[in-house]
Amino acid sequence: MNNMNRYIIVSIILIGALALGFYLFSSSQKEKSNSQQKGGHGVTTGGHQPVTQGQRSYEPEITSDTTNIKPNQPIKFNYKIKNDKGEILKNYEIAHEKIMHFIVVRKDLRNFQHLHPDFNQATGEFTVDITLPTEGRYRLFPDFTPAEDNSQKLPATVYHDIGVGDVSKYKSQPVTPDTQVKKTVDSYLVTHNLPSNLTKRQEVSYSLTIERNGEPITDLQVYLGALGHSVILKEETLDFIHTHASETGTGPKIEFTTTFPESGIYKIFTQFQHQNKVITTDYVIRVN
Ligand SMILES: [Cu+2]
Repeated sequence: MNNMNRYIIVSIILIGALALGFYLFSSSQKEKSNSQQKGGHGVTTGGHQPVTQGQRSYEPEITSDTTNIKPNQPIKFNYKIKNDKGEILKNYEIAHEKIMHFIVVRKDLRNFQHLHPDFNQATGEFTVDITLPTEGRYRLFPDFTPAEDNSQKLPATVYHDIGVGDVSKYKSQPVTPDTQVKKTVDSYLVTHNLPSNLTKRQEVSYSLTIERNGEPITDLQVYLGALGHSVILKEETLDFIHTHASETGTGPKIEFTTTFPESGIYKIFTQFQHQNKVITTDYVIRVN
């Protein structure tokens, strides 16, 4: 091969590599902007994406007006769940004593609420009273288990974003990992026991220990079929994990096992019940 030919071949390879590189770069950018749209960024009163579970995918159909929600003003939020055939889902499995769990959170992971909507079996419509305490962008997560086309009885979680008050004034607060494992919640002292080094895609066991006035609490109650419920949300993307205490008992320890799919910052909201009152604690972690 003479030098000229060699030069031409090298040039072709270089141009090819550059073109491929550019193509990969631009498609990754495209993907990014798509997923951002899907994530509902920059959307004031809307934004959701279908979620696939079992053989079907689902999305919420909002049937109440969400355009003018004021902070601290109770509203009725109505929705139905629609599948990818365009049908309204009317048959649900009972999961943890309810057919529908409904999680509300401001998008910077403040103001967590766990509610249970009313259901109209005839129309498939859910109704839930919500009060959003402060201005800002919120995400609402209907969490349910379809009773159709779902032989494995897998849960599905969809979401819908809404704006409350003047969202242009809303500044999201940073989500910072907790450094103190002990937190006082209502009159309880909750110790969050987690491994000091958390790695993505590895099973993690963590637990909470509940005390009051220096005494361990040993008469915790079962709340919705479990000693504890954790809803875990990832900062920014708001990826959703719902996990339950691995064993029943009466305290003072509540144990969980979960897996964090990606590295990043997560906030764990855990609920438990004592003396007929539901207590919510939270803990922010970094996963490597
Ligand atoms: Cu629930």
